[in-house]
Amino acid sequence: MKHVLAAAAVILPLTMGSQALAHATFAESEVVQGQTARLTLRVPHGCGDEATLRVRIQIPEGLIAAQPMVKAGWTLETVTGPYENTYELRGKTVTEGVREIIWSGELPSKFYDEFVFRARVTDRLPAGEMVYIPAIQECANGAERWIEIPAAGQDSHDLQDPAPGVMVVAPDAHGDEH
Ligand SMILES: [Cu+2]
Repeated sequence: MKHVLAAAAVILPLTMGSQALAHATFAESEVVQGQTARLTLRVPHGCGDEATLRVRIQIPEGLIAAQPMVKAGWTLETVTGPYENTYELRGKTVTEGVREIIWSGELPSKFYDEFVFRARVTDRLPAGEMVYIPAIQECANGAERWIEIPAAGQDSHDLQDPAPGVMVVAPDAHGDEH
């Protein structure tokens, strides 16, 4: 009996961790304020056994000048819309930009793929806090909507469909542009 409990104590966290990893998440864990971030959405499964036919990423306020990476075999669309705030980018005032990115194609559920975009991280996003970037997988007869944002103090692992997120960090001392 003791061995079973010991085994359970080991397996449980592993399955919980791998369960979280089995959702749509970003390969990157952090982005730097004032710099351009490259973000890689990892898609490890479809809607149940159904293939993913469309991947949508919704760009939250504070991430500007979002630019998707083209993907062989997939068509790419962007939806431009206004920002809630006005931003300065390379000496220009910016009031709107890409607010949604849509890749259309086919990813069988048993295969894995990545969807990449880059965006400028503005100071509107506080350092030391997560930024959540909702992502939706559309399939022939359903969807996986990774859009739930944890309340303050809530663990995203407790959510059914957690929005993928990354931590915002302050630029390092010498403020290099990467
Ligand atoms: Cu999953």
